Amino acid sequence: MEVWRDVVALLPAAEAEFPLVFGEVVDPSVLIMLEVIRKEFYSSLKEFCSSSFIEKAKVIIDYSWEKLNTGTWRDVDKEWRRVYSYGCLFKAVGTCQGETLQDKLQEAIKTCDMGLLMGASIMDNVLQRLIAVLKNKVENPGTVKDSEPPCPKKPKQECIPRPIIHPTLSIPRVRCPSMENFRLEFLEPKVPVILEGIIDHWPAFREHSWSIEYLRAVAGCRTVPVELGSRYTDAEWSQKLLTVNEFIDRYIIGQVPELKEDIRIPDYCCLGEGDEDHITINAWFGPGGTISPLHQDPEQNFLAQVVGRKYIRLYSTEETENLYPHQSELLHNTSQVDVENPDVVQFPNFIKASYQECVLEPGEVLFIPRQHWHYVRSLELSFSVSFWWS
Ligand SMILES: O=C(O)CCC(=O)C(=O)O
Repeated sequence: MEVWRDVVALLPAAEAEFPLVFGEVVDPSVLIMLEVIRKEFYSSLKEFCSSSFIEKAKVIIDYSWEKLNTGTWRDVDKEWRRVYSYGCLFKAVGTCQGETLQDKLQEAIKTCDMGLLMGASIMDNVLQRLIAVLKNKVENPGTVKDSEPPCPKKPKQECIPRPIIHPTLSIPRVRCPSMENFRLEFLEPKVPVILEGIIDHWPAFREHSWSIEYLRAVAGCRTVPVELGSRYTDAEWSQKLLTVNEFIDRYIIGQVPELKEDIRIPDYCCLGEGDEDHITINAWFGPGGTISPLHQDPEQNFLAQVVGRKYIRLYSTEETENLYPHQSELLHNTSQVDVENPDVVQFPNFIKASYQECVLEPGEVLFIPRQHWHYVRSLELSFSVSFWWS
């Protein structure tokens, strides 16, 4: 009852205040169905038939899911992602009705996470707010309830020897440059640099240092996309949706605001054109030996190292021809070359490409200028946060 009351309190008090406005791309029948579900919710708040309500929400989820999975992701209309989020919202709300057993709470959180991952923000980020309410009701969020056994794969070598960085190739380090210095010496001339001392104040280093136990406690029950495989260019590489607990148990992190509270957007991002809302923050969490193949991204990047160390190589855009990007549209930003073990017969010009390298240590931030090619290998269990900004 208490859960239900808190869930209802998150939603507008009256049907007329509950927004359901979509662009023309959304079929009128879908809007009618959503309006029916909304009506059902407000007309029977007390005697609510959750099973029929959930079934209707599932129809919305299934229908919009088809739209999300047709064609390429960038062509999916955002309105369908909003419809999907509404489906998830209604399904999660319906799941919280009646006696809310722990299993139902977990299921509702998973439904919200799916809406956050695949949908688009609705109603002032209501899915995130709903998760915050539900998570407080989950008993022992850090304990694991996992039906699948641990991954039988041999654990990756945990402490890989530190690579030798040639002094002539090493990326320079600078301690807290002024905004103007950073702009003139690095940002404008597109010069990579490792920034020291700029994230020492993050709670992730002070109040609660990020560890497996901490992750379990704040995010154990959250569903996140996990990349399975050493590198995304391998044929056997795949992505799977798992809870953080499942991931930690079987194989050893974005949408977990508790972790976001432990980090800060670097001040230097204000030198960009977009505002804070346009900064994309990604968390990279994985075992030693995880590789991000050589690739380039369309935005400026601050890669902040929180836990563990990473070996990183950078190539400027002038070297693109020597890096043999994949021909396919999907992977044209990724090199075909295995950087640390190149096939010099197939890719003879690769060794001509000049590069810079470093071992990024916890507390350091690497500035990767827009479109600079980067290759990353974690040397041990590692947690980094990247800030993509323009
Ligand atoms: O840390 C990694 O493995 C990859 C980081 C990356 O590619 C990025 O921040 O763009």
